Amino acid sequence: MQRIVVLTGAGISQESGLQTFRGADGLWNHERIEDICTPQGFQRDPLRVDRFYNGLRARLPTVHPNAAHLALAELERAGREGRWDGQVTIVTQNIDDLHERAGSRNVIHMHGELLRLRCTACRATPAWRTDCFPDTPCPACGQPTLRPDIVWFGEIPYHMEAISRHLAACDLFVAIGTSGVVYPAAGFVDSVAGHADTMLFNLKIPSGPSAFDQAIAGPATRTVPAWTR
Ligand code: BJW
Repeated sequence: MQRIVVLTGAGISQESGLQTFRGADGLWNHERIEDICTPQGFQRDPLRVDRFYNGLRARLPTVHPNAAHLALAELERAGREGRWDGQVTIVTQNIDDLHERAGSRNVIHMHGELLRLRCTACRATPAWRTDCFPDTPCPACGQPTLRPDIVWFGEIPYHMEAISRHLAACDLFVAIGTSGVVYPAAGFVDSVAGHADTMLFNLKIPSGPSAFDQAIAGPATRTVPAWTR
């Protein structure tokens, strides 16, 4: 049985029409990271942070999973149905829901989900609704303590124990469409050295030494289906 961990980043959703963070037309060319992606930014101006994420939420129904999301879902399905002796776990840094909409079931959202809120009082994670505003009471405990269910800088990403277990047990680690600058995800490739093969898929592969065994350049909608086929 082959165990594959796939780490995905904003680049896999770029061809679906969602902006990456750090590209030429990246989300952060228009916002200061510390205003949006830190707990301090949210404390200072929750309305501004909500406006930013509401903009992203409004985009979601207008975009669709692309060939790369679909190829990963089909690989997972082939394992589940016994057509291939393997298992795929997707660890995504993305807060969109395109892996799920493509049909993937083993998806771990390490940086949270755009369509959920989190209560800082009782830790419930209710679904986001269009009529939510910063003082909306938590449906579980009634306190006005809801925030976006997103992991900001300085916070501990979700499901780290499960992710570590999957990384320790995998034979192949694949990173798709991530710049590899944000930790702890950026360190996953080093953590599997010695027991797993490693592959990188990115639009551009930097020249020079790489932590990956194999690096494949090109748009994910072309390179990922060519690999899983
Ligand atoms: C394509 C493509 C196509 C485009 N096909 N490819 C100093 C040193 C080391 C670490 C730190 C440090 N100072 C602080 C830290 C820690 C910090 C960190 O890493 N900072 C760095 C910036 C230096 N990390 C944290 O704070 C994290 N927490 C933490 O470390 O806690 C400690 C701890 C960990 C574990 C156990 C115990 C304790 C939390 C990080 C939270 C990140 N949150 C964000 C924001 C959420 C969403 C939002 O607000 O909108 O998550 S940041 C942002 O970056 C987002 C992303 O998930 C994340 C990664 O970005 P990603 O996905 O890689 O996107 P891009 O845009 O960077 O890259 C896209 C790539 O796709 C590019 O390479 C393109 O080429 C490619 N591409 N089109 C293929 N068609």
